[in-house]
Amino acid sequence: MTPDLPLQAIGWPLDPDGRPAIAAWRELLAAHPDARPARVVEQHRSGYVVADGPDHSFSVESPPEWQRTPSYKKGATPTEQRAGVGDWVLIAPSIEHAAGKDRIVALLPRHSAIKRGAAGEHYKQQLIAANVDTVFVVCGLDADFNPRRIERYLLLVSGSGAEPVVVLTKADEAKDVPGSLAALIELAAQDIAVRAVNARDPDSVAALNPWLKPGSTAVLVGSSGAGKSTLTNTLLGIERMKTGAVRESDARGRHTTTHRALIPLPGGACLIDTPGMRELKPTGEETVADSFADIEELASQCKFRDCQHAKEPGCAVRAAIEAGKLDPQRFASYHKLGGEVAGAADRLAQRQAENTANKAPGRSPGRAPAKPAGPAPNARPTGRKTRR
Ligand SMILES: Nc1nc2c(ncn2[C@@H]2O[C@H](COP(=O)(O)OP(=O)(O)O)[C@@H](O)[C@H]2O)c(=O)[nH]1
Ligand SMILES: [Mg+2]
Ligand SMILES: [Zn+2]
Repeated sequence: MTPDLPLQAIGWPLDPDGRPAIAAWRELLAAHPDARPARVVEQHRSGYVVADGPDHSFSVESPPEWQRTPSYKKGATPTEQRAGVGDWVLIAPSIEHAAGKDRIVALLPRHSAIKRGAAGEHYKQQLIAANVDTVFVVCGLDADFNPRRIERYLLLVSGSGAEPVVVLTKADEAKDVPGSLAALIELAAQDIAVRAVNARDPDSVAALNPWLKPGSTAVLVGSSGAGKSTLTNTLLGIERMKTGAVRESDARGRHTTTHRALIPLPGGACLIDTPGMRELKPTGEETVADSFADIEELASQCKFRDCQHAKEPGCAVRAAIEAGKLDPQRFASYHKLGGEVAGAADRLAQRQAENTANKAPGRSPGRAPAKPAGPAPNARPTGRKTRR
């Protein structure tokens, strides 16, 4: 396959020989000789908008299996296995639409996926963005500033295959930038970059350039009003995304961004803007140990291997809290998030067990086997993506 410049400009990864860099993609392309690749730039109820270059996007039909069926129904494709913004898909002319509308015929395996647990009775995941290299966790240096929420975002990013970067906006109006940076000192110790910027100022936003190299993809996540769309506009150099003035009373922005969108930047990177998310539930696939490496390291020094860090003698975690070396709120967050991840992991294992039972021949549907099949949902991630 010859290098395809428009596709490359929206993140299509090529190896030095000019072939798609991911082997599974080459296989799928070979299996669908009539189809061509495109990237999902918008997702709507009725279908998708995809692009095959920075200046060419168009709507396509989703496969019938993805349409309408509630994802929890037996045999339905779970939502996180349907394409989302950032995904690469193969498209081919739809047979029903002689008029020329293309249809998605395959979803190419993701090299990274940012997901969260969705609210509701049935276990569900929601894809935030796929095939991203960097996740900008955006937080305003105003009343929005909340280290615990940043920890929660970082937990969701852990094991996704993408690199997290904390972007603190409104540095131009903040009274105590060094104080806020000090509250995030554990992150710096874990090699997570933290940058304070004025999202309206291109010179200040240039601090993010190391993560916006040509061909790379970044997603902006964070509360409504944090400055995600302002960052997008500044990086674009035009007012493409609507931004909202913050309500004085609670420092919350109005919900001006209504859907996720992938936008090619002039510098050659792709940026995904997202609406603010109210609830950030773990999926159960996160690794708390990765997000709280500092606490895990302390715990390894406790006298008892199964120390609960409550009242045990020789507890290194409590000693660090008492010595002022560990923020007790960070420790509380570790506990709380650990419980949430374990709970979600149980629900995920149950769903996997039910699916296995439904698929196994000769088994009555709904009867779950004693042990869930597949890898342990809370297992450490295998094969982190190598950086470009
Ligand atoms: N002074 C200042 N205002 C900002 C900054 N970032 C965002 N804002 C303002 O905060 C409000 C919400 O920003 P917006 O980009 O819509 O937030 P979003 O909901 O995360 O997309 C807008 O009025 C922006 O102009 C910043 O770094 N400095
Ligand atoms: Mg917005
Ligand atoms: Zn302990």
